[in-house]
This record gives sequence, structure tokens and C-alpha cells, in this order.
Amino acid sequence: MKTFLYPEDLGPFDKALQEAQEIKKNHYAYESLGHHRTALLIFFNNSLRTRLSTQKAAMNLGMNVIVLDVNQGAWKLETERGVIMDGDKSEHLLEAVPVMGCYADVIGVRTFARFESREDDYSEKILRQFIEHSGRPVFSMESATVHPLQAFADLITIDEYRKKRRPKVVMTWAPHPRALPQAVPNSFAQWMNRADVDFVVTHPHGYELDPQFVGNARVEYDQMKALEGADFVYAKNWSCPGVTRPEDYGKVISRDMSWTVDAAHMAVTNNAYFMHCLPVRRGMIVTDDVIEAPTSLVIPEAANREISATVVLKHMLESL
Ligand code: AN0
Ligand code: CP
Repeated sequence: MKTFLYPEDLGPFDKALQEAQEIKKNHYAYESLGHHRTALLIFFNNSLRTRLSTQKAAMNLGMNVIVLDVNQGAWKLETERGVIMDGDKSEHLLEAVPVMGCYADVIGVRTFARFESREDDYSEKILRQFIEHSGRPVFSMESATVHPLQAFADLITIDEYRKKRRPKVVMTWAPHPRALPQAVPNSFAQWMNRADVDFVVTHPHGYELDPQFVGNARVEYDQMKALEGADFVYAKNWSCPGVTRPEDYGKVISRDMSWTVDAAHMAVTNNAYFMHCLPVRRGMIVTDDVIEAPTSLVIPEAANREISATVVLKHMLESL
């Protein structure tokens, strides 16, 4: 595996899920695979789960790990070509990336959408520079449009908790005070479209996800109707993807608190499990009682981030 952004990079789901279960039984099953290999994890944005679980995954495989917070201690990076660098940025990404490649065998990058240009974000401009210029396998740790390590962990979690072969999985938008990326819902939709589930997306008008990710998934604008009979409720906020109105790209266009997932929402489901990638704002996305209920999977979901990252790094090490 030379890049990890999309479900097809991983190969068939049934095989990947088997590997996940094997690693779950013994996190150190492949502890010699990464001997004398170095994982470099580069963060342009904050993280708790990705930072810890990906380091742990690399250590499970016997790798050395270097973590770089670009905004804390590294030189400020210019990302545009052709600029006269007379401002506060001391170094260009086009030198920094190949330098980073010198010290690493695989590179993970967290680089959120900047919401300055939809075109730059949706072409994965920053991550592509790592892929092109680092000379190393590169995986997204949430980049501008995708969060595949999260979606893979979510797939593992749904596979573990499903009570029927083809569960109904509903991804619902929920309100949030700040503009958030579309990476998590994009990837979740893309992965669920490939999984053996009945997948429904619900959101207010204007929040339509990019067709390259949401594909032909069923979209139901009536949230309560969408949630009826759900086996899994996957809540997430995202900002306007700018599909119907490009000028609204990256904006908060609804603060409708009736979309907060509470007991009344869960009551119309099939005693559904509640899922969220975290971090989550209580009282905005979900009420305390729902996230604290025995049907809340937020912690097992986060635990599976170590498993998804171990499988992905294993695939990358096998391709070196
Ligand atoms: C980020 C997001 O919504 O993409 C990270 C989630 C994994 N969340 C925040 O910035 C709060
Ligand atoms: N779910 C997730 O990726 O969390 P972090 O932003 O804390 O890494």
C-alpha cells in the first residue's frame, strides 16, 4: 500500500476485517515487521485519538515513531509556489517534504481543510505534495477531504456490534458552533457505500455531501424519518460542502438545535447504538444521557483506532 486515502487502498473489506480481528486478539502479532523502520507522524492540526492510536499502532509493529507538530517548534511553512517569501514563513513545503522523507519509512499527515478554496481542499493539495515529493508511502490521518483511519475503525466497530447481517446505519448531521471539515462524513459515506449495510444520510438542505463520496447513498431530509428502525446512529457535524451553493463552502448555514441527538431521536430507532468519532460537544451534537447510555459505542470506536492504524501500517510495511 503506497497511499491510504480511500477504501480501495485497503483491498477487500472481509480480508481487512479478518486482519483487524487477528490484531485485536494479539496487538503484537506482527511486532517484528517494523523493526528498524520509522513512522513519521506530521500534525498541522490538533489531535488526541489519531496522535495516540497511530503511535501505539506503530509501536505494536515494532517501529520507531517520530511525531512532528508543525505549528509548535518547526519553521512556518509556505505551501504556494511562486510567492516571494518575505513574510512570516521561513521554509517551503517543497523543501520540507523531501527532507522529512529522508528520516522516515512511512509518513502520516494530518492536514485539515482550510476552507480558503474548495478546489485546493478537494484536490487534497497539501497531502498530494507529500505523496509526490516525500518518496515514501503516505497515509491520511485526516486530510482535507477524508479520514480513512476513522472510517475503517467505524467499519470494524459496526461489524463487531451488528445484530443482523445487513444493519441500517444512519449518518445524521448535528449542530456545532464552529465550521468543521467534511472529511469524517465523506469517508464514512464512502466506506459505508462499500459495506454490506443499509446506509441512509440525513442533514438539513444545503449540507449535501460531494457526490464523489456520498455516491448513490439514500438521502432523507426528514431526520426522524431517517432514524426510524436504525441499528446504528452515526452523528457528525460538518460545514457546508458547497455542492449546491459554492459560495457557502465551509460555512455554518444551520444551527438548528432540533437536530441534536437526544432520547426522543433514539426512541424511534431499533434500540440503536450511538456512534461518534470524537471529540464531541455534548448538548450540541448529542445529549449526556445518549452518549452515556450502554448503547453508546464512542469508546470502543476510539479503541478500534489502534486496530485500524495497525492494519494500515502493516499493509504499508509489507509494501516497502
Ligand atoms: C475535527 C473534524 O470534525 O473533522 C476532527 C474530528 C476527528 N473535529 C474538530 O475539529 C472539533
Ligand atoms: N477521531 C479523531 O480523529 O480524533 P482526534 O482528532 O482527537 O485525532
